[in-house]
Amino acid sequence: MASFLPRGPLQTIERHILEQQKFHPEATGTLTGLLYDMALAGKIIGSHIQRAGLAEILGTTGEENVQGEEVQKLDVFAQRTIYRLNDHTGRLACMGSEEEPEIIAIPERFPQGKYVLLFDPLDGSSNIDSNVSVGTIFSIYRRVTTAGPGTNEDVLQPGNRIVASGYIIYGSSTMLVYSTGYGVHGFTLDPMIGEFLLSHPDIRVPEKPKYYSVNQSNEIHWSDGIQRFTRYMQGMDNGFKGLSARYIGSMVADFHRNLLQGGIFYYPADLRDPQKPTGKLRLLYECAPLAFIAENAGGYASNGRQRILDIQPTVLHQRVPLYIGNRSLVEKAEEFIRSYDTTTADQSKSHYSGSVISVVKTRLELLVFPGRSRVPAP
Ligand code: FDP
Repeated sequence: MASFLPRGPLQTIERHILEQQKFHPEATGTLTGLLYDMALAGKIIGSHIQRAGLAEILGTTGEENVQGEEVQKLDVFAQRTIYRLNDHTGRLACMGSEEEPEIIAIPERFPQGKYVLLFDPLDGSSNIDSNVSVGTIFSIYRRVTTAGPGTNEDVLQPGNRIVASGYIIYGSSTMLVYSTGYGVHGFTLDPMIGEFLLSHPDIRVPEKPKYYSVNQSNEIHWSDGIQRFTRYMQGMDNGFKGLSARYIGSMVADFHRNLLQGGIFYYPADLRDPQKPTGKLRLLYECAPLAFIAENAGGYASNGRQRILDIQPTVLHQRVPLYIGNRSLVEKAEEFIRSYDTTTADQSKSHYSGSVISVVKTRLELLVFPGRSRVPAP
């Protein structure tokens, strides 16, 4: 296998992180070390994923995680890798993982540090057995308590206090994308030399969006505003020709594609289960870290009514609806929700039956008046 080493100056992730440190005059190098260890976690997890078929490590453990989902063997491996790289360094006060019900304490025998690390060790893991791209998402906050072991207060911080966030995507190549608030930078792992090399400096969401990404099979469970916004995305509205649909069902992969190509990814509130009316995705482990990346690349993320980064979390595994990507599209979604959803995005049961009627009505209109504009813009 040939190394893809590009012409011109080479920049390793280590050098890049060190150079970013100059934007933070107060920096001690602790954050730099933490970020570098996340890159190392990405290499270890990525190499394990590549050998997954051979090593008989695909499939489930037979257990359920805190979300009631089946735990995949690779989820467990990724979780342990990140924990073991970070439990003893003296950089962290505690950690939080999508796979763990409570915050993860730093063992007493190790020093307690000033940062908090939150992560989703392997997002999109229901796709692992089909060889679809999956990813690791992480975010780093400063602790708010002053000493001793980290507490829930340290973890339950709004995304606008994120110090750094990023993701590693295990796809046709392994890439790490991160931001410390000074641009968004992407690195591709050269498997021949085992280094992440800068391949996508200063990523900006393209002004002209290409794709909308949503699991449209859930449409009858959405509120009127979201259904109408989706028809707008499909071009069933005067003045906007619509976008092409792309949905992998693996959030990191869907987000990454839209970050590079332009578009919107959304996972609205779903009224199928009245007990879980707030959407599927987790604020702390998925939405806030990617919102930080999106905004630093010129995009925007919202729950349909509020900026994701301004939401004050109340519980560790809080779920929120998510609209993320080009600012103009996310703001358009907010506009539809404001105009057509009179209560909150997570509506009452009575609205739910209204949603089904609305879908059927639109489908009938399509049959009777093909070609007619059906969605009045808000
Ligand atoms: P998964 O359940 O496979 O871990 O966060 C969960 C997530 O994947 C996201 O990565 C993905 O975007 C979404 O769920 C897919 O959900 P649907 O199957 O409901 O579309």
